[in-house]
Amino acid sequence: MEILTIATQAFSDQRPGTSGLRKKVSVFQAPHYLENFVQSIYDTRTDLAGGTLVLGGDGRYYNRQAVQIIIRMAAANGVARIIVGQGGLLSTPAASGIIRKHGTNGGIILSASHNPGGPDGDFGIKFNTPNGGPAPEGVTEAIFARTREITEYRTLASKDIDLDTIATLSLGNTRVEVIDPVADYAALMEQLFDFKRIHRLFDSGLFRMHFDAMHAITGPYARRILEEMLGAEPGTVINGIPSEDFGGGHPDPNLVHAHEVVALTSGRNAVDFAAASDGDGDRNMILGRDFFVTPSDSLAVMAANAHHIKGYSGGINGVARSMPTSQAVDRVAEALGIDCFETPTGWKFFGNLLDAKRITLCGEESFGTGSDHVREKDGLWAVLFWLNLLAVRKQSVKEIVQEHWRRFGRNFYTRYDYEGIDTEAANGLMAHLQARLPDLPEATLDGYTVDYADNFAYTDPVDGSVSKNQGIRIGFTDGSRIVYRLSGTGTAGATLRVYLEAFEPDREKQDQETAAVMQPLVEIATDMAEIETRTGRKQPTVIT
Ligand code: VG1
Ligand code: CO
Repeated sequence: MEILTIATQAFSDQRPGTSGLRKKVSVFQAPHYLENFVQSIYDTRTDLAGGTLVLGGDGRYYNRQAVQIIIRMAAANGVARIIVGQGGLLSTPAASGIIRKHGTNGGIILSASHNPGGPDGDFGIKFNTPNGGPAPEGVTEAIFARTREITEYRTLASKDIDLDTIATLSLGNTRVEVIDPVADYAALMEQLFDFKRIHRLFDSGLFRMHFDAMHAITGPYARRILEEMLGAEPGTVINGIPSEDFGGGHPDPNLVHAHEVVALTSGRNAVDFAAASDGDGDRNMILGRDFFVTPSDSLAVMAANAHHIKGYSGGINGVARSMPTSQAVDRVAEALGIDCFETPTGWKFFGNLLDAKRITLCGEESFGTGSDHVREKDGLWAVLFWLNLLAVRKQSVKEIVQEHWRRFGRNFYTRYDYEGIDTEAANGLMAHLQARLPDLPEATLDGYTVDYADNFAYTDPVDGSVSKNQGIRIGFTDGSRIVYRLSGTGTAGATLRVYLEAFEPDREKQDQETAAVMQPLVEIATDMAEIETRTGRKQPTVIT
């Protein structure tokens, strides 16, 4: 088959952010845009020639076309074998698992995660290394450097291949295996969790749940695992058919965007347990009856209860959380006598710690939890962890979390997002905060005394690499914190995230409403950053 060499011009804006390169669909559709980035991957990851590539995406608009382009270019660049999910689909955690299980040279995942999809929505692409994890900064910077100098790319003169039938095909000298996207993942989950016990919980008829796939990738995974393998009632999974624009919605599993499933957890007919996942299946939201588990608490509860779960019964090596995530898990680590690491935002920073077996569980406040079973956060895994725990402890979600607070104290937590603000205003606000840092330690703000104030920098304990400028953090002497950072996943303007945390050791005060407890810190945080005058926003776009 004829290999075509196409002349191209470099784009200047292909630097990957927190999780890959994300842009509007129309940007990716522009001539050569996707191709340049993909060729830069093949050029920098030279072992892909003659090697194996895993490929799949979350099914959003442009997924199908992009998969075909990437396959043709892989063949033209000498990739020997491509493993692609049927229909071009793979959830992010499933892709990570497949990259690891089949000893491949890495994978390309197409997703803009929780960002809306459709012709006017977002698209994204990222490369994962052979450990299954998102490429670390050294790799993304090398790919970016290549995108700045690229002058041509290679592709094949060939038609689209059939992605909808499970089969092994050949394209030139490349073998293309179209696989069931769910099978390997489901088998992995069965190793980690006690499926029989969870099945009995559903069989008892005393327990009901709903899972909201938000019209995104986890639909097929959740139906197979929850309804077919574990015996949950048909209909347990709602919005389970993936659509290219996520049913017009915003596939972000939080109290705002996943309100449909939240509503099913209250009232007379309330279910005992509910959950949701995001566009690419790596996030999770956990709910009990009339009860929301913050992602930070979820991680802490998992760490404290891991010994109840088959796959972790031998104990956990250590834990890690991203810097803005609440310090709830730190207290558990202390009690267990294990290490707790604080990393910058983004799953790529957990990879080395997991590979070196320094940690077993890790998580982020942004509805992400995971373990050493893959190298991505994993939405359904978290749901199964909770289901297994509920089956073992025979308590409600609320009882489990409240008991946790009584034992370890409660870290109240909230996040304010100001989306789509002017980029210059956002940069000015961060510079203003940076300038205030030296004067803050020991200052008293509305009765709170500042313990430390800095711009978070991280030195990877495994390879010594340093990542600077990862967010402004201000810690108070009572354990509460305010953190500011700018998002690295948006595609329009800037998004300011303000993360707030307050520690409450007093059992009598642990059941208060979060909003009331956080109000004083909200006021300090918004005043200190001059949010209203600098961004023109009185209120955040989303509070989680
Ligand atoms: C956000 C979250 C971060 C998460 C990232 C990717 O990044 O805050 O915790 O790792 O999204 O998640 P940012 O830079 O916008 O704050 V996903 O589900 O998009 O793969
Ligand atoms: Co995601």
